Amino acid sequence: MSLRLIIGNKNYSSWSLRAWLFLKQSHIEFEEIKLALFTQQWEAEIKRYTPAGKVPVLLDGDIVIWDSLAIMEYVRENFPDTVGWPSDRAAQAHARSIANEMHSGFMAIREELPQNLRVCQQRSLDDFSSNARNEIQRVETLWQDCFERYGGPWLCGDFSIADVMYVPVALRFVTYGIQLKPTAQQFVTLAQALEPVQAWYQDAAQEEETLSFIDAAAKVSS
Ligand SMILES: N[C@@H](CCC(=O)N[C@@H](CS)C(=O)NCC(=O)O)C(=O)O
Repeated sequence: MSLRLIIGNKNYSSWSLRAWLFLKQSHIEFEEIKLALFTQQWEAEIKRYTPAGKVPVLLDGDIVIWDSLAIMEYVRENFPDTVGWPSDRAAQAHARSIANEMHSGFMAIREELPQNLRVCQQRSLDDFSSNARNEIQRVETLWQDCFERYGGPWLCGDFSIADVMYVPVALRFVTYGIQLKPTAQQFVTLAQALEPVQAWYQDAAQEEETLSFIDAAAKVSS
């Protein structure tokens, strides 16, 4: 076993969190290599690992896998008993759809509510654009619908790749104090309580690098 996962700052990098959480929840050992985003070290080193120039990147010996979803699919197909998809065909179709909806969408949430785990505010929905408000409402409805259909404990029953995709969204809602209906809030509570998420938060709190363009979204001066 020689898996190495290249990640960005724990405070800011939600895609890194997804790949890392997936490996932790799958009980797979790996070496973690952190490159602080947009620093000199980043500029010097990221292209050594991936032509795409983004994290996360998984190195399995000399095999390079980049993009969070590709990493999860690769690991799922090559290692036993990892986090995966629900076995029921309809639930699996649903889980894949919502996971990919996150992976390819929610651009306004990404732009206006960037991951910033060291921050915890109470913001009004009026602070955000109508696109972001619509996307927040879509996530809320999506989570509620999942809990009503599958009855929990996670979105599509057991913890799956769909949950991995939405955990960082839940943490963004905590950062910006987004109030959700109780059924949807249930997902935020579950996400925050995950042991690896707690560990990730602790590491993020210790980081010293700041990214002013992300802190600006939370009106934090760095
Ligand atoms: N679709 C990619 C997104 C990866 C991504 O955007 N990563 C960010 C950090 S969270 C990054 O590396 N940004 C650096 C850059 O854009 O130059 C995935 O799922 O892994």
